[in-house]
Amino acid sequence: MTFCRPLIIASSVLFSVATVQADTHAANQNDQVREYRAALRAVNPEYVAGGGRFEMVLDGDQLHIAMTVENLTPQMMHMQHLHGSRDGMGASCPPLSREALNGEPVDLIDSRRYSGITLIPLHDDPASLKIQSDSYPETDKVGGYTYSQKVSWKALQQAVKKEYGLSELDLSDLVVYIHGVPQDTDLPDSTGSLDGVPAHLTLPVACGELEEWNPQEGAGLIE
Ligand SMILES: [Cu+2]
Repeated sequence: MTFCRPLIIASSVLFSVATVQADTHAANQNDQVREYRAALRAVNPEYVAGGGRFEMVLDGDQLHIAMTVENLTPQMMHMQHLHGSRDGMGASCPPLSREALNGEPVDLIDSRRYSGITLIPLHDDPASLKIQSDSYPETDKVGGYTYSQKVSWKALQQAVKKEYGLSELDLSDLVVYIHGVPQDTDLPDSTGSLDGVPAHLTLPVACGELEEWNPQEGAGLIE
């Protein structure tokens, strides 16, 4: 029996999303199923104006992560992660206004001010917490991809506790980031990155703040 049922939802802004929903077999234990969603918006729209939808469903030990993005750089691997505060405080996406940053792009170092640190990589083995990987998703010819991954919640919690000392991982405190602009992007020399990693690979292009979504309230980010 499959727990996750991918759906395609066409939204008013002309993009679709691979989403996940609790199967009917979970109906009698609905209070245990938690769902989190985020709308991904461009961080540095002067370079890449991508966006998308992100969703996680937590049912028992299974965490199903799904996302759909578009308008990123075509045919390029994109690092993507859940970022958050190490001390368990909330995190947010950078402000859209460039004024706060003196007109400079929001680089990885700036992002820490608002969103904490890189916590969980969204590739083929998130619970490994390995940030360096070649298994991040790659965009298609028109700059889109879908990502879907199932993770053991227990394994992820244990890994996060061991690696970051975070004993209470609250998914609604996290933000989703996608990174990467074309190699030939003319970035200011001051653009920060990780040691030894070119700035065009780590420049944030999309961000979304996770919110717990309550179907009973009928108001989700995905409408
Ligand atoms: Cu990241």
